[in-house]
Amino acid sequence: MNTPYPFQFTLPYPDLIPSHYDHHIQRRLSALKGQFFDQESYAAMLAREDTLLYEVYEVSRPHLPGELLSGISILHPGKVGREFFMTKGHFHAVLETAEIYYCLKGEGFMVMENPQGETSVEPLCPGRVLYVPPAWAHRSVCTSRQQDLVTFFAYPGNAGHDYGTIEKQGFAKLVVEGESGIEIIDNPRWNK
Ligand code: PAN
Ligand code: ZN
Repeated sequence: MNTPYPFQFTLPYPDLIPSHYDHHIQRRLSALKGQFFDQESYAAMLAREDTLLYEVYEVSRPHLPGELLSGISILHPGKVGREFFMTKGHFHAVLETAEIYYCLKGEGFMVMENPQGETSVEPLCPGRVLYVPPAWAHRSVCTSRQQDLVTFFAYPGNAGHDYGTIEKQGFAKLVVEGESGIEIIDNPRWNK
């Protein structure tokens, strides 16, 4: 991993799993305790099975400011009640660090907010590049009915992750299936 030399990897279709990676992280329903607004549906679903929500293939580098960590995030389709499957979401531990996402497959949104309480929900579809500015928490949401949402990401090696803030307060906006399609609504349980 600690090579001082340039290196390459490929993202082979159709699965887009990097030809080289250092970590494969799997996050299941139990890892998102308290995040889905319909807690009854969450508990019922979890009682049936601890469903796999998403996977991350990470190409690691030393955790230094001059380095870039990159990889692929694969978010599976599904819903808890009316709310689409989503990542835990986080601020970066070094708040002033940005991130680039490039969507390769599927449909969805990036839900974002900053410590000033500003929010932004940006659509993701193949070919779209999304810039997450420094200090914006980010969570991806898969709204495809059958397809995974697959994104490539890259962020500074020293960024780190602060999951605790979002675990406590949630995100201000939710992405749900409404009467007439996908809706972005205020989170009734948002407790900033
Ligand atoms: C991404 C995310 C990835 C999984 O690599 O870590 O999409 O989301 P959670 O980390 O919120 O579970 C990233 O934003 N890294 O900083
Ligand atoms: Zn991030």
